[in-house]
Parts: sequence; C-alpha cells; structure tokens
Amino acid sequence: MGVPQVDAATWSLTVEGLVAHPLRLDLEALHALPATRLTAFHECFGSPFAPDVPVRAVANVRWLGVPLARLLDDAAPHADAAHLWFEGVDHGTFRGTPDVRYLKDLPLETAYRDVLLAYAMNGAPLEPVHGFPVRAVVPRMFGTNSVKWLRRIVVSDTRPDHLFTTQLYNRRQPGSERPQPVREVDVNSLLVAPREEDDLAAGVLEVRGRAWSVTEVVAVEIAVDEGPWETARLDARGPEPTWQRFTLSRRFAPGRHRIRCRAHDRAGRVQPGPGSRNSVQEIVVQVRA
Ligand SMILES: Nc1nc2c(c(=O)[nH]1)N[C@H]1C(S)=C(S)[C@@H](COP(=O)(O)O)O[C@H]1N2
Ligand SMILES: [Mo]
Repeated sequence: MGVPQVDAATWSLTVEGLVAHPLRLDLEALHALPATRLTAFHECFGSPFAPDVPVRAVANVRWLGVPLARLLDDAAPHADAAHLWFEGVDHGTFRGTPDVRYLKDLPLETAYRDVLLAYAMNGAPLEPVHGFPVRAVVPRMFGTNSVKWLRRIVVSDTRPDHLFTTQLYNRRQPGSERPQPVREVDVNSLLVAPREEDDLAAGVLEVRGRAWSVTEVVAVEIAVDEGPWETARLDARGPEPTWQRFTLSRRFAPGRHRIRCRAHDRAGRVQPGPGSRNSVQEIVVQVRA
C-alpha cells in the first residue's frame, strides 16, 4: 500500500484494549526509555498468493529500540488478554480490496518475550521505507509480522479477522490439518558466491553463502553436479538469531556445473526438494579451462 510519510512531531503509539493503563507515547517518550540492541535475520515470506515459490529475500539487520515488554509492564494487560494486534499507519487498496489497513497479530506471550519496537537500523535512524519512526521487529519470524509505521497496539482476547491475519499469509504445514499464520521461518540457505551464470577460471573455488532458521543451523551441505553432498564449514549462530555464513573450497574442472546447497537445523529439519518456498537452491556456472 506504499510508504506513508509519517510526521514524527505528531506521531504517537498507543497501547489499548484489555489493559489496566492505556498508554500513548510520542517519539520523545519512546526514545527516553531504556534501549536494547538486537541483530537478527529478516526474511520476506514473498507473495502470500504464491506461498510455495522460493524468494530468499533475506538480510541480517542490527536493530535498536525498546522491548515491547517494557510497555506491556506499564500497561498491565488483563488476565484474559491473549493476543496483541499491531496496526500500521499505511492503508489503502490492496490487490482490489479497498480500505485495508496493515494489521498483524501475535500471541501475547510471544510478543512479550520477543518483540522490539525499533527506531534505528544498522546504526542509523529508521528510514521511511523501513518503518519510520517506529516498527515492530519479531525475531525468527517472517518479515510480514514485523509491522512498520506502527501506530497502535491492541490487547485482546481474540485474534483479529483481517485480510493479513486470517486470510492471506496463512499456510498448511506438513502434518497440520488447518492453515496456520506464517510466523516462524523455515530452514533455508542461499548461495552468495559464485552467482548464477558466473564465468569462472578452473581450479579451487570458494563456494559461499548464508543459512538461517528459527533454531540454529547445524549443518550445510553443498553438492556439485550429481556428486555427493559435501559438508561446508559453517559459523555458529551465537546467542542472537542471526544468519550463519558457510564456505566450501573445492576444485572445479572446466565445463558447466550445477551447484546446490541445503541446510539442516537443530530441530532436525532439512530443506526439501522442488515445490516448497524453502526448496534447495540450485545455480549453474560456467568454468573455463
Ligand atoms: N505497516 C506495514 N508493515 C509491514 C509491511 C507493510 O506493507 N506495511 N510489509 C511487511 C513485509 S511483507 C515485510 S517482508 C517487511 C519488510 O520490511 P523491510 O521493508 O524493512 O525489509 O515488512 C513488513 N511490515
Ligand atoms: Mo514480505
């Protein structure tokens, strides 16, 4: 629905609904609260109309902001509160549906534990396109949950029935009967170098990439042509939900070569073959004599 131009001087964030103390904070009040840093991968789910198409639009981002827990402590949710609704400033027509506002929800305990209200990104104030002046950041979940241009948080005992909560951005996971909202990311990886259709000199080449999942990635394997899966060197994740670098140095003979990578996570999940949004990635390169 486009990038809203938010005036920081008049912007405010409210916390309302099932709370003992409704809050309204302006930017100055938010900046005055104790801030926390968070480094986390940030991955787009892709089009909700094509939930099985691989996108691999991912970054690793350093955020600065206020833990939502601090505001919830002040607001004091009622005992029957179970869900938080996050509402953005942006609204308009979305793919033919008029009067849509950007809205997502999370279980209260997840939001309490994880959500950061970020006002800076990679050491600079949040840019308009990334949610100025304040956005939610939900680590380990698809980007769609990290509501930009945040203006209202509603504490509720129900989930909101809305285009972006119960209609789009839902999918059936293997083993589950009903579609569930897209939240925790899948295990996934992508090749950074070489790139599709690169023209390379024969010899020892370094294959490099990034892997990420809701839990730590514990192994990445690389296969060249019809060869076996070879174990790549993989960085540990550390305490924060960041992506992990992997590398593999190996000899490439002249010719056209197919390179694939696949990640395994601590939960025992592995990237599947074609047909899923986290399918094993495959590129083709040309190696010269
Ligand atoms: N208010 C609002 N928040 C939003 C969106 C949006 O359209 N409006 N898009 C979501 C989606 S689908 C993604 S992938 C991320 C993208 O965040 P970025 O632009 O900082 O990469 O923002 C999410 N938050
Ligand atoms: Mo997205």
